[in-house]
Amino acid sequence: MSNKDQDKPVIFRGSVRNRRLFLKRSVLSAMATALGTPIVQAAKLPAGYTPLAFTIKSNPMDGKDAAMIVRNDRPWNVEAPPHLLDEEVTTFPNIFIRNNGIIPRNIDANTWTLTIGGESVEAEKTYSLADLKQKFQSHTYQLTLECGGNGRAGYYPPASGNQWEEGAVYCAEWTGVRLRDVLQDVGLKDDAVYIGYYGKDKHLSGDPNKVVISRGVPMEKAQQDETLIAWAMNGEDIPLEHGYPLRLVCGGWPASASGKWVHRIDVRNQVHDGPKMGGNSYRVPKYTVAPGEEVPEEDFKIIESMPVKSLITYPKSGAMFDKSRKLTVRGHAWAGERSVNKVEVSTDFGATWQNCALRKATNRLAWQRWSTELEFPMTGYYEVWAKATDDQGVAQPMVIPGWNPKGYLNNACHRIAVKVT
Ligand SMILES: Nc1nc2c(c(=O)[nH]1)N[C@H]1C(S)=C(S)[C@@H](COP(=O)(O)O)O[C@H]1N2
Ligand SMILES: [Mo]
Repeated sequence: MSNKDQDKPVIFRGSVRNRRLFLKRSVLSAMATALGTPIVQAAKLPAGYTPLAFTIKSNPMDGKDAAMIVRNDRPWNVEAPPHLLDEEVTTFPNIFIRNNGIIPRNIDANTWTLTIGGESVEAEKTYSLADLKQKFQSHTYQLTLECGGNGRAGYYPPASGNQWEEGAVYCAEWTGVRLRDVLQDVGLKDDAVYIGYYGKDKHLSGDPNKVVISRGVPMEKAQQDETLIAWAMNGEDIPLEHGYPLRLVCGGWPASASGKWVHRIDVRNQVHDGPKMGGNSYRVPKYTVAPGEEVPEEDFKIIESMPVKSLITYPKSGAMFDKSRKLTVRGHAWAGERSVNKVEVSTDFGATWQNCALRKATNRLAWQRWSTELEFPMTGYYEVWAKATDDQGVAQPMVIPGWNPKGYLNNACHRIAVKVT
C-alpha cells in the first residue's frame, strides 16, 4: 500500500477494480431486475455479502472468461480460469505459469547438468540427464503445485504482486528421480538442514550474475518419497515454461519451492538464504495482523505445507441450465501435506451444506476429485459454494482468511454463479 493511502478509510483504499459493493436489503429487487431473475436464496444472504454477479472484477455472467488470463507479461504470469482445470490431471496449456524472471531459451538437454553442492555435502557432484536416468530408479507421482499467492486478489487492502484469483494451482503427473536417492549418492554431512535450488532463468535487470529466485525446503521435505528431480510432465518433456529440461518438484508446498530449469542444488547447514527466502517473500506473520498493518521482518515465518482448499471446475461460473435437469457439480480438493476428508457444497449462501462424493488421492500430495448432483427448487440466480475439510478437521473459511502483507494463503471457499431457467 502506498503511503498516501494510509490515512484513507480501509474501504476506500486501493484500486477501483477491487472495491466491492456493499449490499442493502432494499437493493435486492433492483438486483433481481438487473439479473432478469430472482436471487432465490436472498433471505440467506449474509449481511454485506455481494453476490458474484455484482462484483466488479471478472463478472461471471458476461461469458468473457474462456481463455487463460494474463496477469503480467514481464515477467510472464498467466493463470487458468477454474473451468479449464476440470481435467483430473492438468495438461499444458491449462497450467498457470509463474515466473520471477525471464524464461531461458536455447536449452540443450543433451548438455544440461545438475550439480549437487553446498557446505553440507562431502564433495560436489555433477550429473547429466542421462546419468540421472541411468543411475537411479525413476518414479512417477501426481503432485499439486499451488502458488503461495493464489487468491491474492481477494485480500483487502490489496497486496502487491500478481493479482491471482483462483487459478494459480494445478496437479500434473511428474516423472523423475527422488532427490533423496541423488543426495545419498553424493553423500551428506551430519549438519545438513536445508536444500536450495538454482535455475537458469535470467534476472529482469539483465544482470547475468543476479539470481532470480533460489528457494528450498528443509531436509525432511527434501527427502520425502515424492520429492522429485523431474524431467517429464504428463509423460512428455516438461514444457519450457514449466522448467524444461529439469525441475525440482516439492508437492503440497508453495510452488515457489519447486525450482524450474534447475541446474544446481545446494545442501545447506542453515536455512537456505537465497533470493526470495527472506523478508516478506513467501513468508507470513507468525500471528494474526490487522489488514494493512506493518509487520517487523523478524515476526515472519516461511510458508511450508499449503492449507486445505477446493475448486469448482464444472460447471463454469455463469452457467445457465434448465430446472428439469439435475446439475452435476465437480472439482478438486487438496490440503498440502494432509489429505482431504470431506467436501461440501451450499446453494443457499452457506446456510446449509450437502456432502459430496470424494475420491482418495492417486498418491500422497495429489489433489482429490469430488462431485455431487444438485437440484434447485425454483428458477433464478444461485451461487454454489464449495468447502473442503482436511484430515485434521480444519475447513476452508467462507470469508477471506487472515490478511498478510504479501497476500498469501487465501484458501477461502470457491464460489460460482449459476442461473436456473
Ligand atoms: N527457476 C525458477 N523457478 C521457479 C520460479 C521462477 O521464477 N524461477 N517461480 C516459482 C513460483 S513462485 C511458482 S508459483 C512456480 C510456478 O510453476 P509453474 O510455472 O510451473 O506453474 O514455480 C516456481 N519455480
Ligand atoms: Mo508462486
